[in-house]
This record gives sequence, C-alpha cells and structure tokens, in this order.
Amino acid sequence: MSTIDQAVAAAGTALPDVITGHIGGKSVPVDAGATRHNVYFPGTGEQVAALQEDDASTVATAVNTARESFSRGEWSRASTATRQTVFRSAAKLIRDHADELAVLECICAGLPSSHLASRQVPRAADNLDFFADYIGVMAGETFEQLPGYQTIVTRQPAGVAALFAPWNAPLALASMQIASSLAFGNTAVLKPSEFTPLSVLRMVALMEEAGLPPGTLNVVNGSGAVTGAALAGSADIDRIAFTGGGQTARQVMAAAAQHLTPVHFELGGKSANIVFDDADFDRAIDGSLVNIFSNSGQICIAGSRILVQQGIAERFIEAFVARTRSLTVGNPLDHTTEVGPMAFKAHQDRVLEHIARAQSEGATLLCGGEARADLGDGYFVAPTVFQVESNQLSLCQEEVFGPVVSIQVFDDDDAALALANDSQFGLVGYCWTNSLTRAQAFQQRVDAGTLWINTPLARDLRAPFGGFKQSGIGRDGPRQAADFFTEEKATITAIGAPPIRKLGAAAD
Ligand code: TXE
Repeated sequence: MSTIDQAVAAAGTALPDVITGHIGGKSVPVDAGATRHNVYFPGTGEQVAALQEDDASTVATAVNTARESFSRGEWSRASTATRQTVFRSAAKLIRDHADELAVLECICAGLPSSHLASRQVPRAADNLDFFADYIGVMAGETFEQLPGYQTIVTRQPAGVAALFAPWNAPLALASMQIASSLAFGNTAVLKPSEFTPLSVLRMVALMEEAGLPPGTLNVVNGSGAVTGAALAGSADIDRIAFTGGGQTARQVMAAAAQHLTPVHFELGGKSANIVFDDADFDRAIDGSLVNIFSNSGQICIAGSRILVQQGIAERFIEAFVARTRSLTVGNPLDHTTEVGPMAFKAHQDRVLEHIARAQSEGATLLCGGEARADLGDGYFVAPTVFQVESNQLSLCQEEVFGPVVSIQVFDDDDAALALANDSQFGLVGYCWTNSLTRAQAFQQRVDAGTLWINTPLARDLRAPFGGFKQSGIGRDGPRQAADFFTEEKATITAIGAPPIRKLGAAAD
C-alpha cells in the first residue's frame, strides 16, 4: 500500500480514479475522450489521481445551471435563517471531517497535515460561521432628510459568481470566496486549481449534505487556459472573484472587460517584516520564522523581506539562520513536519530559478539555496536565507512564493519605511518594536492593506483584507463582500402626498 493509500484509508475516505467536476448536485460523468491532467502528491511525486478537464461546453452547462438555480430562487430568495442554518450545518460537517479534509488537501497541495487539521480546515468552517452570523445582523440604510420622502437602501444578490481558487491554501481561500458570495444569495461556479481539486470538491459535497440546494454551488475542473479562460470569459456571470497570480489576473481582467464583469482580486505580495532594535528579540525571531516559512512560504502574506535595524542585525541574523537550519523539512503527512514541499514540480523549478537569479545578482546565501533531493522525489526546497544590500534585486521585488527570505540591514526608521514601500505590491506588513510612537508612525505611512505589530499573522474576519497597488483589487471582509456580491437599490417612497408638478394641466 502506498503512503497516499495508507493516509487516505486512515482518514476513512477513498480516492476516485478520475476526478470530475460537480454540476447541479451531480458529478460530471467520466468521459474517456476528455483531456486529463495528473494530480501528484508533492511529498513523494506519486500520482494521486487523474483530473478530467471541463471544456468550454461543460463550463457553459455549469454557468447555466447556476443561473437557473438563481432564477428558481431556492437559494437566492431563501430566508436569512435558512442560509444561516445551511452555513452552520456545513461548518459543523467540515469540523467533523477535519482529518479527512486535511489528508485530501495534504496529498494535493503538500501542506503539512498537522497545520491543515489545526488551522486551515477550521478556517474554512470559521468562514462559513462568520458569514452566517453577519447576515443575521447586517442592516440596510434609511434616509429621511428629504422632506416628504423616505428613502430605503436594500441589497439584492448580484447573480452568478465565478470563483477562482488557488493551490496554496485551497480550503481556506475557496471557503472565503464561497461564504462571501453565497451568504448574500448568489449562486456560483467555482474553479479550484487543477493541482488541488480534492479537498474543495469534498467541502462542496459536505455543503450539499448540509442542505445547500443542488445547482447553487457548481465546480468545474481543468487548466487555467481551458476551463479557467472559459469561465472568466462567460457572458453570463455577474461577478468574478480571483485569488492567484498577477499575470493570470491580467488575463482574467481582460476577459471580464468584454462583458464589464466586476472583478475582485486577491494577488501576491512582497511584504516587509521590520525588526527595530527595541523589539522583543525572541518574539521577533519566532514571528519572523512563522511569517516566511508557514505553508513553505507559499502564502501571499509571507514576510519575505526581513528588514532588521543595524544595532541588533548581527545577533538577529545569526539566530534566524540557526533556527532556519533546524526546521524540520519533510513529508507533509508526517505530523512532525514543519516545512513541506512546493505544491507542484513546475513551482519547485520556479522557486529554484528565483534562488539562482538571486545568487547571480549578488545576494549572499546564508543557508539553504537548493532542492532537498535527499528527501526523495518530493518537490522540496531547503529553507533559504539571503542577505542583500539592495532592495532592487529581483529577490526583493518579485514574489518567490517559497521558503526563501531576504534580510537587509537598515539604519533608521525613515530608511525602513522607504524600503518597505519600495515595492509594486502592498498586501501586508509586519513590524516589531516596543515603542508605541514608532509603531504608530509606521502604521500611518506604510502602504499595505494589513499591518501586524508584534505578532505574526492573526486574521480578524471582521476587518477588511486585501492589498494596495498590484496586490489586488477590493477587499475581503463582511461589509466589503456585501458591497461586491450584491447590487444596492434605493427605493424612495412619498410620505403623505408631497406635491407633483402638473404637466399638461396649464389649460385647466
Ligand atoms: O497561479 P495562477 P500560478 C502567485 C505566486 C505564484 C504566482 C503564479 O507568486 O508563484 O502567482 O502562480 C487559474 N483564466 N500566487 O501561475 O495561474 C488557475 O487554473 C482563468 C499568489 O500557479 O494565477 C488557478 O485556478 N483562470 C496567490 C488560478 O487561476 C486561470 C496564490 C490561480 O493560478 C487562467 C497563487 C486563465 N487564463 C499564486 N490561467 C495568492 N494570492 O495567494 C490560470 N487560471
């Protein structure tokens, strides 16, 4: 029995030979003539299953199914209480199936299963619970300042949403898109990454088990070029939410422009992690490690540019490199693993190219810098630390999306701020200091959608999340999702009988 089979059997589940889409509550039938892509376990390179690609005509069927479901109204016009009940039941089922979902995600994405079961899978359930709560308390607006009239502002679901989820945190990110759109009564077609379909498909099945009407949430599978492009270019979708890379986002935006479909983008980052000389040293070390090596660096919020102040730089770099060398890199199914592999082979190659380019541009390699071939055929990259003297290196300007960090030394606060903001991205920032004034000055001037002070990432779902500059368009968040996934409508009612001009009544 292979490692994958053992893990899957232990989690009480089974793998299909062929993974297909899910439309109208049913699996898309297996078609021997359809294009297939192999899905591999990043921990060993073994094949997990084959994925059947949905072509443009199957994508059209999925969109039509979502549209018909929207028009029938079993979800779009369901009561708030019904939608809350389904979301909460689904959240419970997700928690009950946490081990199974963690294994399904681990064998596709290669994220450490311990991290998945304890954090990422519960996040998916939390997203649903959060939006269930939010729709129970959200309010419209009323204006009564205009004498003789009352104006109310209500919201209608936008219609059919196209959701594009990435491979780096499939459940956590797809569930955010699903919760943000479905909560307000939209129906959807979701395209998971072709590398990581399994956990998302299982979550959708659990949502239907919880009472989500078939046809409300449909899944299409396949490559971005075929399935993704067909969905993004559909004339019959009302919203596009995309989480992925900037280059793909440009293509999605061009396709959306044909139909003026509004887009919501959550893209990459090159976030500064600034350690001032008055920081709590041990917390700053712990947090800086978490910020870059969580999910093997495959997170948009990675603190991939460490900026450390001169006075503590030598001590910080020494301690950071020592801890990096001691990270447990290995099979993500092993519960002691801290850093898993890259999610797929082409991405491992891409990360190694970034490392080679950093070296050729003059960055000083302090540790790592190579594939971990000693760990077998998995797509491992050794946790890598570079010291740099210029923020202009490609290492400091481009998102690597792997376990690779640059460290640059700065003199004073102005220099730190200038370096932090010298980026095409503006997703998040991290700052370590015990000076309130310093933190506040930094908070006011840093170009980032989220700033964490003296802590690694701690997500508050009530707050907006998204990026400045090329890190995205729009924000996740309850009010922000309501703004994106609904149409607002103003209704003005006369109070009593305010006068109306009497056109054509001059002859009287
Ligand atoms: O993602 P893509 P890639 C960043 C990260 C990474 C880079 C490229 O820096 O190295 O992006 O990653 C679908 N029309 N992030 O190329 O292509 C695709 O099938 C419609 C940051 O692997 O952006 C998948 O479902 N869809 C990020 C999704 O887009 C298309 C997470 C994302 O894949 C398409 C991932 C098309 N023409 C990568 N082409 C984050 N913000 O967390 C592809 N897709």
